[in-house]
Amino acid sequence: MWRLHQFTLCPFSRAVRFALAEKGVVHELVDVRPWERDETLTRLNPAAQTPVLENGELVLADSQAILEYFDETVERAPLLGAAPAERAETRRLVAWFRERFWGEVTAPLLRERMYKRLVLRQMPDGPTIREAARACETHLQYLESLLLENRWLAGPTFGAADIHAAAQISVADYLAGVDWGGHSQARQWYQAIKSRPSFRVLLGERMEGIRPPAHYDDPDF
Ligand SMILES: N[C@@H](CCC(=O)N[C@@H](CS)C(=O)NCC(=O)O)C(=O)O
Repeated sequence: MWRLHQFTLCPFSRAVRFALAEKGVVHELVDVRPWERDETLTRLNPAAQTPVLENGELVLADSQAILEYFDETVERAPLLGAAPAERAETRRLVAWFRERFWGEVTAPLLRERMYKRLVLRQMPDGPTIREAARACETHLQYLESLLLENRWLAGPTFGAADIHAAAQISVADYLAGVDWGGHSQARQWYQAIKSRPSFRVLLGERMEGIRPPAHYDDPDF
């Protein structure tokens, strides 16, 4: 049985869980907090980061490496696109959300609204949160422009770009960092994501001590 080492508000873990559910891969969850320098996590992944997926001797780390492993080994629900050009566009957008959205939006929000609250017992820094909200606004505008061209982010079919984007955005949304006003295309895309059973499971979970805004798990927000 696959065991996924993860935590509820880790966007990379969410991306893996979303992909595993789309592919129908049965797994169990092991909750870890990487900031506690958990010994098992460090042994499994020298980067000491979630997510890590293990099954006996086989250990997989890094969300996109895990996702691609299952795209190569499980035929159901292909996630990278059919043609080389679509796969290239998928990988470009996967990197965009894992690096840029994470660095500019999700990571600062997690630090200010989760880590400071649960671990450091400090107040969040207002200017940092406002900067993350501004960056999120720019990313939503970019999403809108992509969705004018295509039904899904990287082309006509749902795939890895949608998975990573939704994983990052859902954590930012949980932490009240997303203003959906004026973004009807992005909102429609996210409504379609929210209605997928594979994603609804994630929206049902809560991080102890932090409550999301009321619209967070509402499919018709
Ligand atoms: N590139 C990695 C990034 C994973 C990552 O940054 N995970 C965060 C939690 S969301 C973490 O474990 N941070 C602890 C650390 O970097 O020390 C992936 O895609 O899986």
